[in-house]
Amino acid sequence: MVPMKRAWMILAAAVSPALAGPLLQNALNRHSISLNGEWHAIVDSRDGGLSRRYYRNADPFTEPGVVEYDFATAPVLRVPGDWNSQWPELLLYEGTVWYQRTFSYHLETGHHAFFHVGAANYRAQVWMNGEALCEHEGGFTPFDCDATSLLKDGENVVVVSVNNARHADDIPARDFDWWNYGGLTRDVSLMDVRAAYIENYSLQLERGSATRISGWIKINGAGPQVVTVRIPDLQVTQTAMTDSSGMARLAFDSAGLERWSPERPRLYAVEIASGGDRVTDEIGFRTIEARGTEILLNGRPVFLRGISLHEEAPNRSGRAHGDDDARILFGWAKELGCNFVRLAHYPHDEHAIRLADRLGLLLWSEIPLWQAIDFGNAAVVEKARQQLNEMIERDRNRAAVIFWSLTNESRATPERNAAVHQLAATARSLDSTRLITAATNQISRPDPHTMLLDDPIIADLDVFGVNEYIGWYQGLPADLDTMTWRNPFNKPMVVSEFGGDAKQGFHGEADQRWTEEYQENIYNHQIAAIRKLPFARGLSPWILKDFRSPVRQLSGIQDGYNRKGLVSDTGERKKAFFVLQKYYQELAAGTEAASGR
Ligand code: GCB
Repeated sequence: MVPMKRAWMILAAAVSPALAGPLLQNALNRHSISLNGEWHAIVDSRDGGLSRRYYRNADPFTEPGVVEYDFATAPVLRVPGDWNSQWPELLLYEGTVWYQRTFSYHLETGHHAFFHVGAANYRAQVWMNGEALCEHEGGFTPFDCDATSLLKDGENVVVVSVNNARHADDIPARDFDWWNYGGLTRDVSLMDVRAAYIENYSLQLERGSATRISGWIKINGAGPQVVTVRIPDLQVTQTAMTDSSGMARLAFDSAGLERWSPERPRLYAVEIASGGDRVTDEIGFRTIEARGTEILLNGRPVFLRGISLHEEAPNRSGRAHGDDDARILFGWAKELGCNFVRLAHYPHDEHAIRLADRLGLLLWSEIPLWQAIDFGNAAVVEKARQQLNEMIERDRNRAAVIFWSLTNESRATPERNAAVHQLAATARSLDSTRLITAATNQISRPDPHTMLLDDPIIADLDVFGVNEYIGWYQGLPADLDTMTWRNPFNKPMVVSEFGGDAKQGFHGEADQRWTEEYQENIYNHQIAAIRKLPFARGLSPWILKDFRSPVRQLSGIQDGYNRKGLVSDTGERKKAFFVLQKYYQELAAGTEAASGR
C-alpha cells in the first residue's frame, strides 16, 4: 500500500494546472463581474498547502472533525493589494499565500467565462471549484483562464495560491532595488464572452500618416466571422471578414481626425462587434517615429520632459493600484511640468496606462529585465519574451505608450546582446507602431572627461536610454561641467536616470551628501549638461517619490527607503523638485513659443 502521505504527494503532482490561456484585450471594459474585495487568506510558509489540498478546503491528514485550517474562518486580505502592507507580519514575507473566495454566477448557454487576474506577484496557481484551472508566472502582467467547464450555476469557490519567492532564473531575478510586494496586486474578475469572442485587436494611426488608421481584430471561435468597427465621432463604420486564423484586417481614412497629443489628449469612443460579442474602448490616434537624433510625435520633434516612477502608492507604502493612486502620482508629474513618465521597472497597472491616455502623458513601459539576468539560460529568455508579449498585448491600443523598453542596466555580455537582439525583433513583430528602447549604464570612459555611448544593443534600438549617476555613484556633480558625451549611433537619447539620495528636511551645504542641497546641486549640474547635448531628446530623472527598498539600510536617513525621490514617501516636495520644475516650465514655454501658441 502506498503510505498515505505519499499518496497525497502523487495527487498533488497529478493536478498540475495548465498555463493561462489567450490574453483578452481590454479586460476592464468587458462584460464581467468583479472579484475584488475581501478574500480569505492562509499563509503557507512551508509550502504544505498543495499536499494538504487547500484548493479543496479539505484536510486529508486528520480524522473528520479535526480540521487544521478553514478558509471560512481565516482572516482576509483585500484584493487588489499586496499582502506586505496589509498584515504587519508579512512586511518582509517571501513565500506562498493562499487566497480563497466564493461568488455566485450564472453562465448563459453558449457563453464562455474567463477568470482574469490583472497581476499576481510572482507565481500563481488557480483552482475553480476544487479543480486545477491554470497557472501563470510573472508578477506584473495579466492572465486569463477559460473557466467555462468548471463553473457551477450558483455558488462557486475560487482558490489562488501566490508565491513571491525570488530565484536566479526569474524575471526580475534575485536582486532588485524595490520592495518585493506579493499577492493579488491588481483587479480580479470573471469575464463573460460569446463562444466566438473578440480576443484582441489593434487600431493605430499608420506611421507617416495623419488620417489613415489600420489594424486587425482577432476572433477566437469557429468559422468565418464578420467584424464591425464603429467610431461614431469620425462617422466611421467599417466591416471585415476573418480569415482562416480568425484575423480580420482593415485600413481606412478618417477625415477630420484630431490626433492625440499631450496638449490635447483626444480619445475616440470605438466599438467593435462580431456575432453577439461586443467591446467598447477609448482610443487615441497618434504617430511616433525616430529620425536621426529626433523623436517625432505626429511628425514633429518632441522633447520628453519626464520623470521615472515606481508603482508604489503615494502617501503610504504598498503597491499602487487603480485610478486613485495613479491620479496622485501622475498629478505630481504634471505639477513638475512633465509630458512623459518612465514606468519603472515593470509593466504598471492598466488603470494607470489608461489614465495617462486621458491626461496626455507619454509613457515608457518596460519589462523587469533588471541588471543581473541569466541571459545564457534559454528558459529565462523565453520568460522575457512571454512578459514582453503580455505587456504589448495588453497595452497595444494606448496612445500614451510610445516606448517598449527591453532591459535596464544589464551587463553587456554576448548572451545579453543576443537576447536583446531577439527581443527587439519580437517587439517589432508584435507592434510596428511604437519605438523600441532600453536603459543602459554600459558606458565606456576612454578618459575621465568622456562618456562614449557605445553599448552594442543600441544598434537594435530606435531610441536609447542612458542611466548615469555622475555626482552620486560616480564622482562629483561638477564633473558634469567638463564631460563630453559621444553618440556614435546617430540616434535619439533619453537620459533615463540620474539623481542622488536626499532625506527630506535634512539641510546642509551643497557638498554634504544626503541633504536636499546636495541633491539640488546634482540636478543643477545635470540639467546644465543635458541642455548642451543636441542628441538628448528627453530625460526621466530617478525618481518621483522615495520608495521602499530592503537594500537601503542607512539608519536615520534611508530606513528601508531609496531616498532619490523628488517627493518624500509622505508627499513633501524636496528642493530638487523645484529645480526640475523650473527647467520644465522653461522648456514648455519654449515649445509653446515655437509652435506659435
Ligand atoms: C539604478 C537602477 C534603479 C536604482 C537606482 C539607484 O541605476 O536602475 O533601479 O533604484 O539606480 O537608486 O541606485
